[in-house]
Amino acid sequence: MSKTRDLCWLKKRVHQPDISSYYIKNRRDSVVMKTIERELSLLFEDAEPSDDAKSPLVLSLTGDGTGDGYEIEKTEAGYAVTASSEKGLLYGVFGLHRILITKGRLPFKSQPDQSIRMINHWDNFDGSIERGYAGESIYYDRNHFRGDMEIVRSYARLLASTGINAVSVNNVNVHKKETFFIKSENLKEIRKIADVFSEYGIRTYLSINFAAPIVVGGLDTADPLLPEVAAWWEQVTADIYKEIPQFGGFIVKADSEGEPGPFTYDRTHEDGANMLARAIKPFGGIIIWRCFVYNCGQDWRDRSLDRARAAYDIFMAHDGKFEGNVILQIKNGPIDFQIREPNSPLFGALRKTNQILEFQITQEYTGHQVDICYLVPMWKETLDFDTCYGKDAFIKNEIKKNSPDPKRSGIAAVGSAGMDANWTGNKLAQANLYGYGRLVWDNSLSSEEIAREWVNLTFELTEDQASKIVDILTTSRGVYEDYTCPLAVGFMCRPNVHYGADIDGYEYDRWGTYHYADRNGVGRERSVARGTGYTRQYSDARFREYEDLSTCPDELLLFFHHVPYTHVLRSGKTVIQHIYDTHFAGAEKVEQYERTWESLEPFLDEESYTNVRDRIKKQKENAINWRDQINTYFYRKSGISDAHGRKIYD
Ligand code: GCV
Repeated sequence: MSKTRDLCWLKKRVHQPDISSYYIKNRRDSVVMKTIERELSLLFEDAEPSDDAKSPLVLSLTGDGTGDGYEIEKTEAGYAVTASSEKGLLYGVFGLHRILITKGRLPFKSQPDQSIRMINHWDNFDGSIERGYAGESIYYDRNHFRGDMEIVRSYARLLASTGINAVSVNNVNVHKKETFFIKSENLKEIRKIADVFSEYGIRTYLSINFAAPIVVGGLDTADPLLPEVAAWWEQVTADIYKEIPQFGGFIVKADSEGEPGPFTYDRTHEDGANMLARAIKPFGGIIIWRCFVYNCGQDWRDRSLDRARAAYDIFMAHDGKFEGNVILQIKNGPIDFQIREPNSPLFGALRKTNQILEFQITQEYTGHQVDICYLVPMWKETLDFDTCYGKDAFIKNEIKKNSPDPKRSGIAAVGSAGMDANWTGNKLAQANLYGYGRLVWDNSLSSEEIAREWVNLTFELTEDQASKIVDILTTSRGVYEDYTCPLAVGFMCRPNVHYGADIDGYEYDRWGTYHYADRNGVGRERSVARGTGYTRQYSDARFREYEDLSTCPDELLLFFHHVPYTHVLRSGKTVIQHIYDTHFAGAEKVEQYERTWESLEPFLDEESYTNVRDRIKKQKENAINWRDQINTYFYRKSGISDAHGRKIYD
């Protein structure tokens, strides 16, 4: 039996006596149509189906059945929702619910900005979730399929209501047990999940293990250029599509962090991806191939190696050579989902390859859904980043423009949901799940608009009270950055856990994530003139900006350069003073969050209030600990005191 689960941003029903009935024009029988009718009864109190074309709510299916966009108008009798496909109409129903609850403007017309709007789950068959902070997997439990389709359905509706249209349901690190998912005996279980997602217009994908022909296929090789390997994959895909005709395709993490890949056979990623693409092509499937490929066995003594360079160095040479149903999936930054990184230089550089931008909703490096960290501002910065500086080559457009088939481009993110009754652990982390879907659908929404929508859909507050939560959310990314990541020095966190401070935790290890702090200065030198030459992977304009100390943005300075503690930033502060100031400010701001949240107690339901209050208390301890460790560490290294004489432990 499932626990009562939070209905999140769909919890409020529209009480509008004038929407007493609805009529569907050009109704067709389909799974999604049934969902539309179900949603109308769930979201709109009193709305009954009717045969009267003059009903207060008229939903019209026009056109050819393709396209996800919709239009909503106020009519004399009530409201009209129009779309060319059932999926569009479903999005329109959710849109009308949102607009009526949040008192948004009408008429309203919307087309998604990105074609693929995906969530990747890192769920394991044993029920654990790699980097999950909200309980166990909703799909699996102790090496069984959990089989609770009501939970999957509740989740599917949350996702569809924000515009998500694709999910992959198992970890990209595919262990032996999940490698078996593609075998016939498991396909019925995968099909049940896929069928529920289909009700909400969402396609299901599986992560696969590149060595599956060996692990589950009885072959002694997975060499992508051998005909028997290709034939094995052809059979596997044929079996999958026989059972699950609406299957989306495979996602592949290869030659990365211990996962097998084509390098084992001296083959390229082009060889590997194209072999799989040819196998799945007859069924209309796609291969999403991740660019998160790097050497995780580096020698910290060797300063010539630079993990940031890896994706570009490996994939640029293959631009234009992938099959039409291959999509490269590229993390937003060149390293790994830090709170501050530059954007990957592959955006804008890859010009002839389908591409998906990858974000992370689960808060691996950004507070584990204990610390509040609303990530939409960070995602927006990436989408709005101009890869050529001043040439309108924004990442949000480049990913479509540079994909030979723009329908095979889009955005994916690592999911954050688990069995916790509120889905995300910290109630405020729901705003990231909601915000991700909304932003990926409409890239022009502001972080604040999205936060306000979420707050208004979720709580019953006055505008002033709501603004206090919106303010916490919209400032929280900057605050988390302030106490954990000065000037883009990432990875000063506890190894593997990725929560809490451990400044040298990764410094003498194999992962290629070093801050190089010494008695004189700090930062990684990645310039062409003095360092690893990573800066040259960007367009000329961005290269010049990052290469030159005087133009490199402050917030990225230590990612690109090693500078003395006394180096004066463009802000006018020295690096060491910036470190002290931001760490004191970050911890103070969390104390303010606590006071603000406590002031809202009378206006919030007890569960939400306590859930967030308990987490803010932990966040405060965390922030104070980060502040003291970082300040002490850099004080001991530099010997330079805080200009304001604040307490720094020595
Ligand atoms: C699923 C980081 C995480 C890993 C994750 C990996 C990836 O390294 O720490 O847990 O593996 O990214 O994106 O594949």
